[in-house]
Amino acid sequence: RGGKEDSRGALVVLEGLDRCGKTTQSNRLVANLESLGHSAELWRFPDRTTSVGQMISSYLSNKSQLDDHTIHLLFSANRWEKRSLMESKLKSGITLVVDRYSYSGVAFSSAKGLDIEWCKAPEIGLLAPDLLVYLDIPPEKAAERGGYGGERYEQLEFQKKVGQNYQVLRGPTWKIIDACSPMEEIEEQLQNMALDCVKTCQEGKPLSCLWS
Ligand code: FDM
Repeated sequence: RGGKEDSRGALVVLEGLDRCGKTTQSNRLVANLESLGHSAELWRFPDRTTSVGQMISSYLSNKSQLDDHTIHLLFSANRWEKRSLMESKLKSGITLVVDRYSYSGVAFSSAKGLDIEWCKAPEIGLLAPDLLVYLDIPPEKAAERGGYGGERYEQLEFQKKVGQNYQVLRGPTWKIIDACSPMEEIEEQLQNMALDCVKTCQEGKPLSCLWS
């Protein structure tokens, strides 16, 4: 192991509450990795471009109503429809920086009262991140940042529950960054974590699946 044939890109996932800065930081990370000569792509879930993604988008903007279980499974299906592309990109050496993943799926749906194990089940077998970074922000601070755009989940009380569920999910491999730090500091911490991870994946760390 560790030969050139095992070299691959890294799966880097950013998670956190709405307004924690995930999107800004994912963009910067991709730009920074590319400027250091790594090939990297920015992905996000939900991926609103697919037909499943359009159903999700319409639900999030309150243009349609769906049963809580149904929308949960659609979010999961939206990841499953991208799984094989994700795997082939990683194997071709591209690092994927993903803005939200299965952890959002579980934390948000279980905030509505769905059983957490039930929520985790459809995610089994999706690719596990090589690096999972949680941008930690108190829900009150996130709400102060303003710009809750009025989508379905963008309310303080709901975000508090989501935050508690992220805590339940949090495992020893999670990397936590204080999302209240200056943007440049967050950017640098994230870049250092990602570079370490890219290196171990280049050296042939095998891909693994959720929930590991
Ligand atoms: N969300 C996101 C879920 O409820 N489940 C999921 O599986 C994912 C990926 O969708 F409120 C929620 C989280 C957020 C909303 O996300 C849309 P973006 O990052 O604002 O597009």
